[in-house]
Amino acid sequence: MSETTADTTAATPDGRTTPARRGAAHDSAFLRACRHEPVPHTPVWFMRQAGRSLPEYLKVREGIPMLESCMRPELVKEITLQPVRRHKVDAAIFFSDIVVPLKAVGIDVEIKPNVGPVIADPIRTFEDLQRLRPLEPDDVPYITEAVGLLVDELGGTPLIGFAGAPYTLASYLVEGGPSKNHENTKAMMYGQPELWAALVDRLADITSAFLKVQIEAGASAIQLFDSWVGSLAPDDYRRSVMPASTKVFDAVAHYGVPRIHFGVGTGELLGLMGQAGADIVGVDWRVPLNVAADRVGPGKGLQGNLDPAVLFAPTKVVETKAREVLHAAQALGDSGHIFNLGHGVLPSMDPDALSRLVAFVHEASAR
Ligand code: 1CP
Repeated sequence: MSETTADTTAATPDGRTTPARRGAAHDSAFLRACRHEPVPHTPVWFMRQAGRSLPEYLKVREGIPMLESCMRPELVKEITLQPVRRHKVDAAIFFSDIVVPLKAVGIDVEIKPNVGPVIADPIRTFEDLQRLRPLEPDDVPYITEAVGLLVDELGGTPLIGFAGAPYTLASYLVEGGPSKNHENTKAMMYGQPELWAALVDRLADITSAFLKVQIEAGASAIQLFDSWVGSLAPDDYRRSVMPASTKVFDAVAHYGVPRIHFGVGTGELLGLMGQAGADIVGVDWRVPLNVAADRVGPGKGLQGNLDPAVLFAPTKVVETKAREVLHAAQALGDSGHIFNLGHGVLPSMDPDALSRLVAFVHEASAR
């Protein structure tokens, strides 16, 4: 990463102003770790920390459809803050969903309870692609407003903005919903390479625009979720997906905010994901962090990687496994590790087990 302090200055190339208030989080353990600077303890946050594992979340979401809740700034603020208050995590993740920007450009998408995103008319032809227009900041005023409210409230705790990566978004758009095998997506990728390239390129632009809105409103870091990219072989990733992901990282590079790149089942892709352009690579639980450090290459931070299922074991076991993660991360040196789970918090997880884990990581890693 170039100059993270640059984020406190005024104007961006397109003339918008970047809020100086982001500077309040500048010395947080999370941002220091992102910059490989000395940290008081290893910072920790959890993917999907806001959501169904928390009774207070279920309460405020009652009767409000998922995507509608993402468009209500006061509600987004409350849901984003809930895990910060409860668990004392080192960063907040903005409450939204990877399909929000698709909805904002007019795609008919709904998040069905216990299913996930469902697209009414999947994108399968060049003609369908015309429905995927560019995203303008004016399409998502509720995002700008919610990020602003949060940054004011969070003070020294950094806010992580996020978006879905082109491959993972393409999978939902082409399949029409959650998919195990991504067969229609891969059929397009292998069989209609020009259509595929045009699709992921449009998605890269939408994702870049969505991330820029969050950064310009004050987000301190961003994470690109490529949850399903582990379904690809390295050559196919390099040829058909990496250019679009790199386009996203390049589009936000000038802001100087740390960029995290995460996927599941990416053991064979970690080297390429490191080259795609992020400052920090998220690792699932299948690859120990010392091995991941070799694969990702020098100069990159790592995020991860406790198996989420470990949280269902007794506290002593959770602590032993968490200590193993911290130990493996020593391959990075004194800084550059952000503790997380290898994937998201599960809805049935005991929130108290997560709070205990945060306290344990802070204590066990205190410098
Ligand atoms: O009603 C509900 O509560 C629905 C559950 C839910 C929630 C809480 C969905 C539906 N999305 C979200 C919020 C969400 N989604 C966040 C919030 C912030 C946080 O992490 O605390 C984030 C970061 C996401 C990102 C997201 N959405 C990803 C990438 C992360 C991952 O888990 O891999 C993906 C793949 C989605 C799609 C999605 N949205 C919702 C579900 C259940 C799914 C996955 C469906 C599938 O299996 O394909």
